[in-house]
Amino acid sequence: MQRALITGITGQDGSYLAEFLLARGYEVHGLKRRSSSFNTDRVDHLYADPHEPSPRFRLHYGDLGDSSSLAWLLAGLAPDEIYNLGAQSHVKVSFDIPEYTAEVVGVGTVRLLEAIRRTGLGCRFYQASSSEMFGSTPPPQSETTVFHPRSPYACAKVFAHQATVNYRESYGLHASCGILFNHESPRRGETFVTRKITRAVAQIHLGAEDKLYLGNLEARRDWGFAGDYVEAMWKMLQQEEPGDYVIGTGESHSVREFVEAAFAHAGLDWREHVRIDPRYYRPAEVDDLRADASKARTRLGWTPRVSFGELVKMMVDADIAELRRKLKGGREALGGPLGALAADS
Ligand code: NAP
Ligand code: G4F
Repeated sequence: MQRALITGITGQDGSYLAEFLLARGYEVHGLKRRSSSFNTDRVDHLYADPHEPSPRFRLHYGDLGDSSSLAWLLAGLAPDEIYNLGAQSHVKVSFDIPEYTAEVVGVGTVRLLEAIRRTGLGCRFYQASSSEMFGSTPPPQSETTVFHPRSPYACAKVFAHQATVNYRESYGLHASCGILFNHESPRRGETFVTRKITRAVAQIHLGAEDKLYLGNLEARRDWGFAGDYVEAMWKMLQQEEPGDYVIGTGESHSVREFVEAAFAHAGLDWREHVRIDPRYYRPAEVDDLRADASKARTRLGWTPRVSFGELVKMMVDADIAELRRKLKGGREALGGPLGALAADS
């Protein structure tokens, strides 16, 4: 049985990847950081009683900021594959906490690579690189496009990406980087723009809210479905030779287009509800991301399945269904003044 370790297993991608690997017969281990409240919502349905003789899903406390916990975990588990998805992944927040972002995203990756090297594990390694690394370089962006990062998050991702390439070249590690463009789902964090929009649409549609405040509506992103993208991560590690791959749909849409589509799907006119609040602007913006994923198509045989329109509808429908459930259970279940809409991101 193949054994995988996933950092960031409690996040959006970690949860889809864990499901994907379990369905392929893997034993899946995840790094979970300590939190004062439960942070395992996205993987609770995968929970296996640790008292069972050989549970195929296990979580372990650890942190990308803590080298010894990483080394100890690697030595004890000896995984065949490691997927490094853990990160402070919010671009806007990285301007507020740049040092911490660099510590977890950048140095955290080196901690993991160094633990692999020093324990002498012959495992395969996946690094979650990001299209944010291209920053202001115009589209389409491919594996050979120059990086021009525009945020502390993107700078840290460039460092982690180059460190992964360097460990591959220096020590012969089977280490691959997936340069993933934005990918979303009903499990997307509530303060990323797509989910912020679809949650607001649900609240407005059900009469629980009237306004949505956003920043730059003109930024363009190549949005795909997270469930499709975790398959590409796995495919990279099944290749005989490691390498770097751009993963995206090849189509870009503006935030405004996402807003229009989401409101229209719920029968609403977005102009009546959306307002601009400059506090959501970023000190430096990434204007236009669109993937040239031809290498992944040719070498991995990977193509996305869910279209932009289907993604928008999937997310709006899921948020309406979730809010309906919560409203049925009482407004207090919403957790204060409509949760993430009040958040600063
Ligand atoms: P996410 O939902 O924000 O999940 C991030 C995960 O990292 C969570 O499990 C989080 O734990 C964990 N984490 C945060 N700080 C940590 C630390 N100090 N030590 C260990 N774990 C820590 O992100 P995602 O959307 O799934 O993205 C997965 C990865 O792909 C990230 O590295 C992200 O930067 C990268 N990426 C994402 C996209 C995208 O569009 N989604 C595109 C390109 C690259 P908690 O649950 O406790 O917070
Ligand atoms: O949804 P976002 O916050 O995602 P962003 O910055 O593109 O980063 C995401 O994708 C990256 C891959 O390219 C990942 F590496 C990263 O971890 C993360 O998953 O913002 C998308 C766009 C931006 O241009 C932003 O300025 O939406 C614009 N936007 C407009 N109003 C807003 C808002 N973004 C947020 N979060 N909140 C707003 O109110």
